Amino acid sequence: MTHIKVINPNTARAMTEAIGLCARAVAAPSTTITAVSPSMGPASIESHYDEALAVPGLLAEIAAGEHAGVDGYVIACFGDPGLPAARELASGPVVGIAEAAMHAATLVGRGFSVVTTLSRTVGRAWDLAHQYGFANACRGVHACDIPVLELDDPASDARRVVTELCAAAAEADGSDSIVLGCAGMAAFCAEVSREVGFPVIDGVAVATKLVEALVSLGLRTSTRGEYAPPRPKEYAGLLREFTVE
Ligand code: 2AL
Repeated sequence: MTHIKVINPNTARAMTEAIGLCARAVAAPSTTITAVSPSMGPASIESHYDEALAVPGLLAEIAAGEHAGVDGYVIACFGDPGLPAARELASGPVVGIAEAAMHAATLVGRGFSVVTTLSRTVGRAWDLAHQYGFANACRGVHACDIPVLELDDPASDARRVVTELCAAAAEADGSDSIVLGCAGMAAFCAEVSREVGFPVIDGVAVATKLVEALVSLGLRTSTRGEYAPPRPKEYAGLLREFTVE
């Protein structure tokens, strides 16, 4: 029995429910998925400010997961907020949905494009492609200009807009696949992929399967260097509860 905690680092409960369904749809029958959002943090993550302030709540969820004996974690936001810090706290593997999706894209084709939410998130997606070593494979990042919390609003027509943008981005960039740049798009990944007729990759599904695979292989984050547990240290003020004993 493997227990994977899928953390949506924003506090939008409906989105967390949808993310949990997507993770459960791909998980093995012997895997338990717990999908959570932190008790503190932004309602959605679409700026550097949002991302920075999502991290304490996310780390509190990792700490709680460690007490509960969780085997591995998915960070279900495309900026992969707090990923290295989460690796320092968790005894099992931690995988972010952007790194998972970009890895998968390079396994099913040579070049991929990212379809993200607001245009202000385009730079962050490029930063991650560079950071993960996929800048050559990433051929373009395109914004649909729909805010995260409007993706599941029928009035936004998000499915159609995202589908059309996936087709146009692949055509413009000469890409083999599309990486969806938001966990809020996970629910319509299969439908979009069917419509465009080439791989459209949802990082929630891929990260869930990667964590499952790493756990079953007995592979966990190495603690021999950079990802060793943080050193004992006092944290002051609002962050006092994050003091490392
Ligand atoms: C995201 C995401 O995956 N979750 C969230 O709140 N914001 N990504 C994005 N590009 O806006």
